Amino acid sequence: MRDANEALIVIDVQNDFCPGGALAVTGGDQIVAGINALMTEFQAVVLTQDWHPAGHSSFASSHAGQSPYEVIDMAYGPQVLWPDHCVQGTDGASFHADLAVDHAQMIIRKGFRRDIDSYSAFFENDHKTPTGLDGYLRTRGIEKLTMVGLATDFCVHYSAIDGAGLGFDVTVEQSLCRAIDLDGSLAAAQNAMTSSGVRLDG
Ligand code: VGL
Ligand code: ZN
Repeated sequence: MRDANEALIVIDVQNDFCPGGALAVTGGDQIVAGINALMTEFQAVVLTQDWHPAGHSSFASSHAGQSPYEVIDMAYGPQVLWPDHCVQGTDGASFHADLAVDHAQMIIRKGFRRDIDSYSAFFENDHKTPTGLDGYLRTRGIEKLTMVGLATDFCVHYSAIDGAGLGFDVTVEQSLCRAIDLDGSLAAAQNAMTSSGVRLDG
């Protein structure tokens, strides 16, 4: 069993990020069994859930003339436009059916404001608006985080960097992550995580 100051953060293991989903990540479903096994080692387990209202501003369909995977400038900076995904209350937003959700004590939802996306489990994409996860972890005495889930180069990447920036000791277990990999985004994310002091395992 891991020490009481360690938490496992399971990022966005949701149907829409698995094969057959709206924003399917190749092999997204292959990590579920390994994540379930790893959960049993941790006393503190947090799940994140991408949770967008219909018509969210990160959806290409919300911008006339734009297509998925194009990048636009939003008030808070550049934003990749995505296919509609993880719409609140839909099956696509639900956790993968085999994920052992009962092991988690906390589910943090993100991306629920129409006008701003949130890749990171800690801050929305303005890098300022907190989700509340920092306070939750600190008040539980957590200092070390292991992150797994989807997608390595977006939500895992930004969560890991923000966690390190907030002073947590962060390890990303890459064998239990899968990437979208748009135009080299996986390699860029790995470099950014390493430079921010995140440990890459697996
Ligand atoms: C994610 C793109 C859009 C992720 C979420 O979980 O990595 N990526 N929304
Ligand atoms: Zn999203």
